[in-house]
Amino acid sequence: MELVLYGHPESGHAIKVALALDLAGIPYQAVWVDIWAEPSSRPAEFLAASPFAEVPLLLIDGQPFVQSGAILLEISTRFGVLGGETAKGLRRGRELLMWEANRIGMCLPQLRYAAMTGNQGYPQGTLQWLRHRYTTDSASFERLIGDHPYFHGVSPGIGDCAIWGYVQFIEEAGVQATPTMQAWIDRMRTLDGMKAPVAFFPSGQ
Ligand SMILES: N[C@@H](CCC(=O)N[C@@H](CS)C(=O)NCC(=O)O)C(=O)O
Repeated sequence: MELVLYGHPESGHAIKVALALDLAGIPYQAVWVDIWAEPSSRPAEFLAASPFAEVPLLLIDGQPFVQSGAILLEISTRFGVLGGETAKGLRRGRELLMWEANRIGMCLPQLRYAAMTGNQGYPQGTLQWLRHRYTTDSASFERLIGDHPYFHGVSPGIGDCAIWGYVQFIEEAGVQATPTMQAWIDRMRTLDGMKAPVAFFPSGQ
């Protein structure tokens, strides 16, 4: 089976998938795509398979998979890993993925992008609204992880990979990690398979 993952080190969405493959020990070829360049300049095979010209795009034996959460579910169910080993683990993964996409994976990338661009293009009040959402999301983070080391319990699953996507960039988003969140970040960084963003998608590869 041949897996090819298109991504970029600035894309938390792409890193979610790269991390899942590395944690599960599934070999893949990483292909760097310039997400800041004009979309039409991206590789032809990428444009043909990614409907919005977005990363991540995962090709499994040439079959395209898009949308980070959907790709994580594909990996988890197809290979029986990261929660996909049991019905309960998969249900937990689905719930975490939906929460991440609607909540913490919405406000953090927006806050980070606003900080990167000097808040340009964000109407007045937007950042206040996003920070307010983050206050709620960080409290939900605490409730979801509870006393467990990972969101899936004693070992990480697709939910941890999804939440890692943008929580790893929390300082760039200009908000503070809670102590529980910081402990989880520190724990995640020690995992076999964890890498710095540029190591997941080395530029020009
Ligand atoms: N909902 C998508 C979001 C993907 C996304 O926003 N990708 C961004 C990078 S983080 C991208 O490829 N941007 C390039 C562009 O829009 O031209 C997912 O979860 O995969």
